[in-house]
Amino acid sequence: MEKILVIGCAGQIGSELTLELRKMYGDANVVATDIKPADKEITEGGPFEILDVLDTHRLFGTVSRNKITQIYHLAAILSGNAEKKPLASWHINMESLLNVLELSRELNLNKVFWPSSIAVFGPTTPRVDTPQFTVMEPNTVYGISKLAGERWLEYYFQRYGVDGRSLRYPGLISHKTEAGGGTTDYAVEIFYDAIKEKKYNCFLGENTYLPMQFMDDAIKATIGVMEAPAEKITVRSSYNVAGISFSPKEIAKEIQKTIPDFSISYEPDFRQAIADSWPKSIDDSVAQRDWGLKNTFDLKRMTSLMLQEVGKKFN
Ligand code: NAD
Ligand code: AKB
Repeated sequence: MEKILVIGCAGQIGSELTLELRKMYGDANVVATDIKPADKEITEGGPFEILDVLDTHRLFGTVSRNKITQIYHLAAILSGNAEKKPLASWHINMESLLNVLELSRELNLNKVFWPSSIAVFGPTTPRVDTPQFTVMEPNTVYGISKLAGERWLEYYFQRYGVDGRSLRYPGLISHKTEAGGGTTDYAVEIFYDAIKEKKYNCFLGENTYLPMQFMDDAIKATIGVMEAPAEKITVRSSYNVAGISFSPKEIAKEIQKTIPDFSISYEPDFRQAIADSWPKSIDDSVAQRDWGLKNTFDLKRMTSLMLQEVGKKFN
């Protein structure tokens, strides 16, 4: 029986992935951890510990004590916040991954999941249908840390046989937990403001296309890559994931179909330059071929579900 450790369980992804993993592996077999408290559903639904992933000693202790066999390492500082504190963010993003990889090697864990991002691409990357293998010259501290992380993941696989698996998530859209300081956060915030205020002031320009994905599809993809037989995993850095590409203007139009008096204004800030350095759309055919990646939510279906679920929070 696998015993799973989730690091960063209180975040946008962790708050949903932890519950899904508990459904699959049993509540007692998924140990949820974060540096901060998590929702009651997580802390009362199974084992939960406060853990700083940078505390190597405690991390080893938690893994050994709980006889952990797999780690999902989700703790990181996202693109927008990382630009405010570049060195501290580099430290957290890199040291945490190296801690997890080193521990996986020493304790011979079965598998590790660590997410990368579309942020690994930069201004010199082809921006439309960005291929799996292409020019990668990120110019954000977050992107640099994700690209370096991908290289470490592949290194630990080739050198020590650590079975690390990874996805280059696009911007993730969800209603359970708000987004954690990234450039794609507008596509979550817009639903809260649409419901509460019927207007939204967007920090990206109206025609800024970015790849996005609804959380349900991201969770399925995460479990898909982790459950795939090792011989199917031909990419040991990280797999492209396309999701759906749209602009602020297009999502606003989709929201107006349900809330006709919703209005959007645009006031691009420092995150515009980050968005402009990222792909507009992604080619994920390698992940489709290797382990059957699928995207099921389009803009229409995602918008309708987000309005319904965010609406429930305020009714
Ligand atoms: P988030 O910011 O919502 O959650 C991260 C969690 O990590 C938080 O709960 C935070 O408290 C925790 N954390 C931070 N420092 C920690 C530490 N030292 N020790 C333990 N926990 C710590 O982020 P998220 O959106 O859930 O993203 C999770 C992962 O997925 C990150 O690696 C991120 O780069 C990646 N990713 C996310 C997206 C997205 O759109 N959400 C897209 C691409 C990649
Ligand atoms: C961010 O905007 O930083 C994240 C990401 C795409 O990695 N959502």
